[in-house]
Amino acid sequence: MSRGRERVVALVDMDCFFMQVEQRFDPQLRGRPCAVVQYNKWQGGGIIAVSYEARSFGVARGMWATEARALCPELLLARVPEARGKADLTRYREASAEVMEVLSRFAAIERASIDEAYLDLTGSARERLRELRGRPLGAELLPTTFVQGLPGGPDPQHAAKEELRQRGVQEWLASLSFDNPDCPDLQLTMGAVIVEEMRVAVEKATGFRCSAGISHNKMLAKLACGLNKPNRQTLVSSRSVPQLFSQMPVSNIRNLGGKLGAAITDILEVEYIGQVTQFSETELQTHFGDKTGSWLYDLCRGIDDEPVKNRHLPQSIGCSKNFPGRTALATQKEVQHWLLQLALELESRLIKDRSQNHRVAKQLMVVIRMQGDTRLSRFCAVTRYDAQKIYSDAFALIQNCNMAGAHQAAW
Ligand code: DCP
Ligand code: CA
Ligand code: CA
Repeated sequence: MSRGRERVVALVDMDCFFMQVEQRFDPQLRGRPCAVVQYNKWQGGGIIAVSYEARSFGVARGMWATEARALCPELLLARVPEARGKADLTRYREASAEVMEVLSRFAAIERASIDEAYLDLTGSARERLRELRGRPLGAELLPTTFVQGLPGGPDPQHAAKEELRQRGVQEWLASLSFDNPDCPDLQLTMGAVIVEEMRVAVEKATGFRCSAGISHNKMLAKLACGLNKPNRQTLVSSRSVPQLFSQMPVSNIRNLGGKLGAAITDILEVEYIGQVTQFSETELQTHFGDKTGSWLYDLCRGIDDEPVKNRHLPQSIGCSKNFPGRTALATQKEVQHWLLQLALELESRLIKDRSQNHRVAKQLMVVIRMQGDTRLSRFCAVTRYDAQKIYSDAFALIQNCNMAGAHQAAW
């Protein structure tokens, strides 16, 4: 088997997640253009999740509610609950845990964020293929699967998306030889069948819909997942990679959305990830260092060896609040007030986590963002789950960051 095609990896990502949570809470929002906003004092609140019905009007995350209403007058809004003067995400975290619970029935999961998880389905796919004993798989087992790159040939002008999807699946299945259970493409196909079942189970148990990507590694699975959202899944085979990568912006690739991606496009003067294949491994190492260079050499060929970890829980418990523009905190009293509010939230979530997950936090990290977007972080040990103690430790850590001087009333 050629390198990089040994595994079957899936990424499941919930569609407009916070929005679906609100739609389950208030069924009147279902099937309507709607959005979730945080706070409402300024411009009706900032939008953090958008239903697909509203997206077709151009409504997007990051807009103010007033801007969105201008694009879509019938837009309905749901508000993030608040506690202690800040957004309270408990409702979404609990919904996330419901989803992760269902996914865990199928394989070990790596929780990647509040609404997505990776699964290594290699073992399950192999087992199911053994049970199949060479019988072919039918298209009815892949009712929401797109096969990336198929159907081949020029796009017919008036074909509906669903019709193209079906033709793609048919072409794909016709190309497989079912007598070789070690065939990577066959294993991916069985992975896709399992993911179809998983997504049905998630919707049945939680009412939430999701999309998924099925491929040989985490990078390709993540990319695949976004190709046919919402409520659909996409299989990316290794043979579809060159075509897919030839027009895929570098920044769309997992881990290349930030500074590294920008450095790649600048230094190599490329736009698409596929263009990086023109460079030798040594050239890439010269520009980006030995480790990153080699990693990139593989990555632009669709190869990524990062294992799917077995991690069900978030690694850290964090809470934060932004004070943009003129709301920036200006006195020591204000800083103390909000630190205490954050500490209170932390205390309650830590206590809940300890009893639910039988673990204790070791380290407290305090991050502050100052004017000009400068960030600064400090650490200390967590000794007790006590808001007053967390608050005073946190304040001690950042006290000397006060531009007005550590003992000034001003901040
Ligand atoms: N979220 C947020 N602020 C951000 C990004 C995300 O509050 N800057 C929250 C709201 C989202 C949820 O996290 O509903 C999941 O984020 P996604 O990026 O996966 O986006 P959605 O699930 O909303 O939409 P999509 O269907 O495109 O995945
Ligand atoms: Ca999502
Ligand atoms: Ca996500």
